[in-house]
Amino acid sequence: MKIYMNGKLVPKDKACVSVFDHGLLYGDGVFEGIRSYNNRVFMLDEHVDRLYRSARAIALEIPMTKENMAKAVVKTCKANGVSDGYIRPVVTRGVGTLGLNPFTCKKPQVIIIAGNIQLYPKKLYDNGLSIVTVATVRNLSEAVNPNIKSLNYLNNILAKIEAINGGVPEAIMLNAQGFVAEATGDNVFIVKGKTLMTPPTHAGSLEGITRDVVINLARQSGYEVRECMMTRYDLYNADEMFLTGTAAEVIGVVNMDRRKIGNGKPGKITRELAGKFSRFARSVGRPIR
Ligand code: PXG
Repeated sequence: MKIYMNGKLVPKDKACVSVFDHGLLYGDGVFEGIRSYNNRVFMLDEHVDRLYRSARAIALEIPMTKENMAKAVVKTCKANGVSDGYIRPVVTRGVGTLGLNPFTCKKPQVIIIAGNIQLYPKKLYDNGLSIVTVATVRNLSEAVNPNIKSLNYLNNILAKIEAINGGVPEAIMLNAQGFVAEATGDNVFIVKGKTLMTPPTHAGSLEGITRDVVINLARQSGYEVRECMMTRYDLYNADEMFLTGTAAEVIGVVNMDRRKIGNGKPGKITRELAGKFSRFARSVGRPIR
C-alpha cells in the first residue's frame, strides 16, 4: 500500500507523522471520506470543496489547489490499484511547538489514504437498523461547527460509544435545543406520505454529500423534500426512516428507542431511493484510469 504524503507516494510503513503534529496533539486538522465505484471517484469535486471549506473555517491554508488535490486523490487510487474503495484525505496543521498556538506550525501535512471500507453487513440493509437517541448533544454551531469535518471527532465518538453500549450500531444526536441533528456519521431522513423530511444543516449536522444526492434523486422521482426542524416525536411517528452517508449509502431504520418505525421493515420509498442511489453512484465520477 502506498500513501500520498505531501506530494510523494510512500510505502505504508514509511508514512509517518511527527508526535509534534498538531493534528495528533490537538485534533487540529480536517479530513474527508470519499468512495470510488467501478474505477471512478464519486462526487470528487464536492468532497474536495467541503475539505477546503472545513480548512477555511479553521484558518488552515491547504498548500495546493483544489484541482491538484483532486488529481492527487485519483493518483493515489491508481497507485494502489483501487477501483471500489474508500479514500481518506487528511490535512493536519503540521509540526509545531507544545502549545495551542497553530501559527507555530509552518507546514500543513497533506495525507491521502486509498483503501477499502468496512461496510454494514447486507443483512442490516435487508432488515433495517435499530438505533437509539443518545445523551451526548451535537456540538454547538457557535463552538466547533458541525459543518467542519475536523480531526476532532470526539463528539461523534462519544455518541457512538453510547449507541454500542446500548446494543445498537448507530445513534441519533440532538442539538442543544433538543431538535434532531444527525447520526454519528450519517444524516437522517424521515418519510411521511410522499414527503421526505431532513433537518436543515444549521440544526447541527454535516452538509452530507450523500444527503444532497438523495435530495436530488428524491425530487427527480417526484417526492417533495423539506428541510425542517424535527423532534424525536416526528421520528417515532414517521412512515419510514433512513440514514445517508458515504459509508452506509442509504440504509433503512426500523426501530428507534424501542419504538417500531413504520411497519418495522425498511420502507418502500427508502428501498426505491437506496436502489437509485446505488445505481447513480456506480454510473458517475472521475475516472481513475
Ligand atoms: N455526518 C457526519 C458527522 C459525518 O461524518 C456524514 C454525516 C455523511 O456525509 P457524507 O458526505 O459522507 O454523505 C458524515 C460522513 C466512517 C465514515 O468511517 C464516516 C463518514 C464518511 C465516511 C466514512 O464512519 N461520515
